[in-house]
Amino acid sequence: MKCKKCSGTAVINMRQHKLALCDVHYVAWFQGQTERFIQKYKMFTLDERALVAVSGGKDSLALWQVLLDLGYQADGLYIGLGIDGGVDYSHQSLAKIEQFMAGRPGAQLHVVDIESLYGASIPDAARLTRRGQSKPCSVCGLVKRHVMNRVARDGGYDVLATGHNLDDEAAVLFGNTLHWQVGYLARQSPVLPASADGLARKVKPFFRFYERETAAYALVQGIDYIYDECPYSVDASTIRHKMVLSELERKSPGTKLQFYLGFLRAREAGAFEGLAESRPEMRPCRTCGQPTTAGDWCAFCRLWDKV
Ligand code: Q46
Ligand code: ZN
Ligand code: ZN
Repeated sequence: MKCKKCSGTAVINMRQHKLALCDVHYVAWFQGQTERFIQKYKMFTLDERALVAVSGGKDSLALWQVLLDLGYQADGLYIGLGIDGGVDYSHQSLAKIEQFMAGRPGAQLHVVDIESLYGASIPDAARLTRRGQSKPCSVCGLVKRHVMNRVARDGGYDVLATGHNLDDEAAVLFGNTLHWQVGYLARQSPVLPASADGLARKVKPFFRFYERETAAYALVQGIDYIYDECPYSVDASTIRHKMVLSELERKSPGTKLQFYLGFLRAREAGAFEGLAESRPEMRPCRTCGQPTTAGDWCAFCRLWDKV
């Protein structure tokens, strides 16, 4: 395969775009596309400050790198969950981030270690409160949302960015469609505006990249990332949905992209309007001050009270 721009050896062939590129032109293409989507979907501007949730995986580190290279004000946030899973997952992921930062002097990282701050790791908190039984994901999601919002608010960030890619978004969309979860469909979007009551704007600048494209970018750029997924991430239904979509993609390149973009067009045309359940009024939590729909004491503070 030859690069379409310079006839050098291609490192990637994107069948859905009928485009093969060498390493140099791939990096330029990837950066240009990211910039284009940030602007097209009005995610944030150069004057705004972005907080990037970094896990040590390829997507989040690639996102941080691209944003810095494009000149955005992007700081990182790492949340230490205290997960071992037989692969020393949390320590290994932080080590990858530190290694990344060593090559990017000036990059700022916030580290929030859950166990030292609140007294228990995520798996322990899940066990102690019996929330989520064998899987700590519900506790983990609650804690991550709270910490991201708090750091964004306290640090004066305008926007929270995550590294979700097209494969992730298409699989979620597929699940929501299979079960006709119209409330979720109405809210699924690459940009969630800030709420008046203090929740930060959330954006997914990589939502149009296939997973293999973010992986190729990380590889070409020499980003060393953690290959292991979180040991609890083996969610059977998401994996099944990803497999089905990948099979369709193999037979018909571009299927995932069309599926997701078609949904966005329908959404923008108002197809899901009025279907999102109206959210109960938010009030500030009496302990931490973050907006909550759970009365005057938020789920996060109640969780740690039980632990
Ligand atoms: S929720 Fe569950 Fe993730 Fe937390 S415990 Fe791991 S898999 S990291 S996206
Ligand atoms: Zn080239
Ligand atoms: Zn609270």
